[in-house]
Amino acid sequence: MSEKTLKHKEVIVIQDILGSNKKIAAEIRSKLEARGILTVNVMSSPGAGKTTLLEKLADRLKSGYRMAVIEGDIETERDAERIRAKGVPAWQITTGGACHLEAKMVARILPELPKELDFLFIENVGNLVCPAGYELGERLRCVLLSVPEGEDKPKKYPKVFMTSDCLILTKADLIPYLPYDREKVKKEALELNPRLKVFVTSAVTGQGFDELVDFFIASLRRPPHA
Ligand SMILES: Nc1nc2c(ncn2[C@@H]2O[C@H](COP(=O)(O)OP(=O)(O)OP(=O)(O)O)[C@@H](O)[C@H]2O)c(=O)[nH]1
Ligand SMILES: [Mg+2]
Repeated sequence: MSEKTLKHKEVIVIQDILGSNKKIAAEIRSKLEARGILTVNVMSSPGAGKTTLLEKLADRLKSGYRMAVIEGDIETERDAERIRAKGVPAWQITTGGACHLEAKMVARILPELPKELDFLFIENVGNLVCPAGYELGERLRCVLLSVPEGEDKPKKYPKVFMTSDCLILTKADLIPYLPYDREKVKKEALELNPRLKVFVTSAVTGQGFDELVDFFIASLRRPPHA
């Protein structure tokens, strides 16, 4: 078989995988939306602070809202354990090597979710590239970028920034210690995607969490349950 034919077949296989993922994601989205659940796909490179952010959100949301978390990692149950320690139900998906979650993995967990739920956060596998191509049935996509990763990342890894609704610049407490131009990262991210809502947060000082929590609650379009 010629190299051209092989490449053509490869493209068709990739299109099939993405097409089938999109279909399952659409089914998940319609089920979760029908239940009034706000589903958020949380993406970033490894260690940018996704689980820490979810722990802090749990502290702030769990008294008035019902929240659950699906954790995606290549190996270990560690992140789900961290969320459960906050009193929030959490399911761990281990991909065994894949660098992103797929909708079919999320679909398997849906029957186990609590009947009454307001927020479902899905922490994707730590990776700034692969998760960008796979919808999971979310309404909101949030990408985290931490200060130590550097301000040049949006233009170098554009897809995840172009397909997200919000950009959360994490670890703002480290700005005084590193060469980092916060305005540059914001400007370059907004050049890629002008509709990005940008938050600057620190899990150490609590900076930015009031605004972030308000944003999620406003996106839920529903009052606290009790
Ligand atoms: N200084 C500082 N450190 C933070 C902040 N948020 C998280 N960290 C630290 O960053 C490290 C990684 O945080 P995690 O929340 O585990 O990151 P993650 O994105 O979930 O990592 P993976 O799941 O492995 O992709 C931990 O040591 C956190 O304590 C922050 O706002 N400021
Ligand atoms: Mg994590």
